[in-house]
Amino acid sequence: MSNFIKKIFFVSSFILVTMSACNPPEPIYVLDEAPLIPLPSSVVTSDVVMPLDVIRSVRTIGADERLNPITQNFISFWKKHTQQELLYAVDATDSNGAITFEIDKGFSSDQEAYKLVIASNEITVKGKSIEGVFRGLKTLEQLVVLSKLQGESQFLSLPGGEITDQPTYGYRGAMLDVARHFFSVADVKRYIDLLSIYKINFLHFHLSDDQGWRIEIKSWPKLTEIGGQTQVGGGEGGFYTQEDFKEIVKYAADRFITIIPEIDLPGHTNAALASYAELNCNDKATELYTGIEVGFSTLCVDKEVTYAFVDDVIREISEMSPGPYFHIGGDESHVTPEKDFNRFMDRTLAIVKKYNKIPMGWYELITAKIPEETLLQYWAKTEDFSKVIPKKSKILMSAASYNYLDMKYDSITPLGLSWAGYLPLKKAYDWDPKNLVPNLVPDQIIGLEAPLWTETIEDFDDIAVMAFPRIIGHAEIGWTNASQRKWEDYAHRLSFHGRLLEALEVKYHPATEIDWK
Ligand code: TNX
Repeated sequence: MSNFIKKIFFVSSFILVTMSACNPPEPIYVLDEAPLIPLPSSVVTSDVVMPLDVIRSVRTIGADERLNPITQNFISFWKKHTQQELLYAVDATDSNGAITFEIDKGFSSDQEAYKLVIASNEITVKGKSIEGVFRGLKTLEQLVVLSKLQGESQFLSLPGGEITDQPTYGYRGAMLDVARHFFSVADVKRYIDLLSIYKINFLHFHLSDDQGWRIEIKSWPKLTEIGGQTQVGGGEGGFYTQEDFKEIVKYAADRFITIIPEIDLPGHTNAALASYAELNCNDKATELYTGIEVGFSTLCVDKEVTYAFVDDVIREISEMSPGPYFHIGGDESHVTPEKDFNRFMDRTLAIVKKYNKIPMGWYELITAKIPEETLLQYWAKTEDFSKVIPKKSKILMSAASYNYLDMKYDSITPLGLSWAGYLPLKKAYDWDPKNLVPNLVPDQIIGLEAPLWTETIEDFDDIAVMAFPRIIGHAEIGWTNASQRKWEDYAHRLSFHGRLLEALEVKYHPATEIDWK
């Protein structure tokens, strides 16, 4: 059906509804023109309009223990945006006036696939799993918020139709460096909330570095008592207690985001070396470090105590991390000779296995004897692409010149670094993880991740202005099929998301590449 005919349908049905209701709803766009990000796989517009106030309840079909927190969060969302209190009618049989969350195991082979149907008097969100239902709810929430922010009227309505959707990549990640600067539990939760709007499903937590150790380890308490007490620039730093960490893991899980802990080894370890003299080859604790150099520290690979330390740290953190991966760093160990690095990694990889985690590391790990399931995170500059020797390992794309949120947007960006070049929005969006690095087999690539290193990032506003909107583009690369993605179309849809971010008081970068609405 042409857009023109669709619009006639749409407008005529709108007139019918308008005539029958005293408070006419005002539809803002037809469903297949909604500025959704990520762009769904398929959107079919129907000729109905659904006034939001027909919805009175949530009902669920299929059981899952995670339905409850998700439903409660959705009911709060609905209250906030429509002023209406939804009833949670678990076993109700009547779908009229309800939003139905339906788990249907036979629906799809993809955990995250969903179908969202908006009819004149009901909404259905169906998935193979609760995770799929959740991704569909995020699409529905964007429709509500985008309509509300653009509409003149206080009476909201949604355009009718069907969205069938599934992700391209199973790994769509963000990384936050809490070591160079520390960020509170509240800041991390706020970041998680924003990431979940755009269907990001992994948050990699860079928990230790030269400038700070940020996670309580009960068997090595000085790591945080000493190593957690400063940060870049000499500020007071901080750390997460194990209770804090568990709270973050749970908060993320309720939003279908898996936390991946990283302890960077054997380099980037000055905070640990300053906390425990015995981890140093010369038995002398180093000074705490608050600068931004890299590549000067290393654990002492010849000492047994080093492996007792690594074992305790990996064990305590793994026990609190339900996700499949444990990230052992491995980058920029410039003062660890390669044969020592490889020996250290052989033992460390065995420890990761002992605690039932899949090892993950920066791509420098490739020199060690890595098990086939190891996930290598590719971060180099474009000039270094040829240095990567493809093995069979799985690869996560975090190319500095495309993914690094700490790279400046342009020459006048106040925050950030520029060693991998400037990263404006179009460059961050307009590429394909499958053909960025020559010689990689496309099936090796499991997704992409946008790291935010925080040498220059001090508070939540700094995080926000560097991450948004670039990470929204990364989220779409991860979700939407490459053949459906076009920069001009994306830039148009993104232009509506400035208001969405403003409504959430997120300080985003108002790039001049976008004609913001
Ligand atoms: C390189 S990327 C690093 C980090 C820095 C970052 C700054 C990587 C694995 N290591 O230690 O923070 O550059 O952009």
